[in-house]
Amino acid sequence: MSIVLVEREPPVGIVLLNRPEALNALNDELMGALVEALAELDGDEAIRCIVLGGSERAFAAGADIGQMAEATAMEMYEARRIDRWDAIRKVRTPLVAAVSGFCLGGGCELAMACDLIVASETAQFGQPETGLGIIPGAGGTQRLTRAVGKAKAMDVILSGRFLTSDEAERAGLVARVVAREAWLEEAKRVASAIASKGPIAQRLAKESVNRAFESPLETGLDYERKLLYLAFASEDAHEGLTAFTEKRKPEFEGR
Ligand code: DAK
Repeated sequence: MSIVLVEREPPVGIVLLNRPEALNALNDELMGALVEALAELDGDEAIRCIVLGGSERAFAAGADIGQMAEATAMEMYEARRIDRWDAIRKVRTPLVAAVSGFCLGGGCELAMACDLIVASETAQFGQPETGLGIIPGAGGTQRLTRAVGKAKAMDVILSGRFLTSDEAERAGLVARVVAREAWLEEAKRVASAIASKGPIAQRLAKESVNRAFESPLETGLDYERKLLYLAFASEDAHEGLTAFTEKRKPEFEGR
């Protein structure tokens, strides 16, 4: 059985982590296969939104602790593991994390690297790394703090406590909480809605929202305006605007 399951239901692509015996702990093999699957779907014109999920019991319980326990700092550095996380960050197609069960450490960082999180009422979010004597290493201290603010981020990271999906939603980490059995179907439904809009506009919008975390307001507004002009230059913009005036559904070609 493959360590990553890929399903194509154009315009939606689905990638499921499949290492259930270790609660989808992110070892090198799993991360490699994940990055490869995402790159392939990202390059596929027929795919306009990607759902990334795990299983009902666990989205992912973190980086593989056994693998880390054996590695030296220099081996970790040489292995360029962070490159894989950068590759995920650079996926241009909107990414919806479908989270059920444990979403911890690197698993929580992976969900946060997606564009939005749809979570089952069973989901538990945490960054328990300090309990292992390390700290989050794939964006946990940065993305969690930006998502939920300093007070909650400090609480989660320093105390190691898990957030329920309701608390995570209230805090701004999770976009939608759904019933236990609906975690994947709801995420696919959200992805279909995303995939029905102009694909170039979606990618530019994603880029622009992400820019909000990295720049002062003035710079961000300027960036947004430039991306809007770029969107205007697309055939999709012409189609979308004309379709509205002609009272018909737009047919976006991604051009
Ligand atoms: N790694 C390896 N195996 C894991 C694992 C993990 N993170 N989490 C669970 N497993 C394995 C367990 O060892 C167990 O295997 P067997 O004993 O059956 O062989 C199996 O999954 C089922 O787990 P449990 O028996 O423990 O199940 P429970 O329901 O009792 O408990 C749990 C579930 C999620 C509360 C517990 O398994 C747990 O505490 N897991 C560890 C959670 C954790 O501390 N996660 C943070 C890991 S540190 C980096 C980027 C990122 C990172 C590091 C570097 N670079 C870019 C360099 C990230 C670091 C982390 O995520």
